[in-house]
Amino acid sequence: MKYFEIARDVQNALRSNVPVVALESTIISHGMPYPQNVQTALEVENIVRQKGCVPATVAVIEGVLTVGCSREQIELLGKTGTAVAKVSRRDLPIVTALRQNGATTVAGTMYACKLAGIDVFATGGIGGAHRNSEKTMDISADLDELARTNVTVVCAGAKSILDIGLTLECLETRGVPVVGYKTDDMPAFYTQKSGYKTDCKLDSARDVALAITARKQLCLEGGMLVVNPIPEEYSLDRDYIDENIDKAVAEADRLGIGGKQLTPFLLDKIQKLTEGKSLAANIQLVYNNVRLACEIAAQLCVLRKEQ
Ligand code: PSU
Ligand code: MN
Repeated sequence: MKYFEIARDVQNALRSNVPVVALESTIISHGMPYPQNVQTALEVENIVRQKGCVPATVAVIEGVLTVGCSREQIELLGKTGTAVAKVSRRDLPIVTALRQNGATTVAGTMYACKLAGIDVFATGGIGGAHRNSEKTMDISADLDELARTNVTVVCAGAKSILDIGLTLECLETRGVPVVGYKTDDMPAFYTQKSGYKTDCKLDSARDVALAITARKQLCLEGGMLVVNPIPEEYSLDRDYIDENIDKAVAEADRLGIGGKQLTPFLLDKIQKLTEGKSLAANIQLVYNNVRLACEIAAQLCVLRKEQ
């Protein structure tokens, strides 16, 4: 029985030291509405190709953990939306065994990257420690995956649906470097700053690639989180977005929503409350992260040639 597959173009790129950038699929099925989700996912792949890299969107397709989904597969995930399984590490054996379709989270996608040998992965936001997680223990498996799987994840920081301070503490405990790209202020997804500090600031894709290489050579298990602020022109007003996030969190509390439904519920609620403003920002920050991920992946290929 086949449970894992790497698309031919991705295989060829990996073999010939052409940069590959992995992309997750929960953002398509659970993170954005149709049809913007499909349009964004396809545009992301275009951007990666324009940058001279090969995109590898990851998902479970009829039970096969697939690295490098086709256009049709991306459309299927986007149209099916939240009816498709949200697949984190723990869900992988079940969804593959039952030959189901599933959209991989950051954790699920990182694991697939490890199997495929992909170093860099771009997304919008990662999961983290939710507000009140000191009581509920609702801390995303993304953080533990970052602790154990050597893949670099480029994101726009953590949203304030999460407790950003606690999320950073969890990452520190787990030994995960949080690298601010040209910033030492942890970005808060829709805004460039959160007021919390990153561990360090690196100012070029080459420096990030050097840190990834050093981490590997020192046999430090686990990944790295590169946080890339949303471009100023697309960022939202902090009070405006915080107000709407608070409303969404209160609604989730009132309805008793928890577990794997919580993050998709909050994202959907915020998109509705902001009448698409948050979605527009979300799309732009993903493009921005994808461009940076391509530059880092390209620098890693250069370093590999130099060795
Ligand atoms: N944050 C976003 N958009 C997303 C997600 C998080 O802004 O689409 C998705 C990612 O796939 C992430 C997952 O890995 O939610 C985290 O879910 P949870 O909090 O249940 O671990
Ligand atoms: Mn959770």
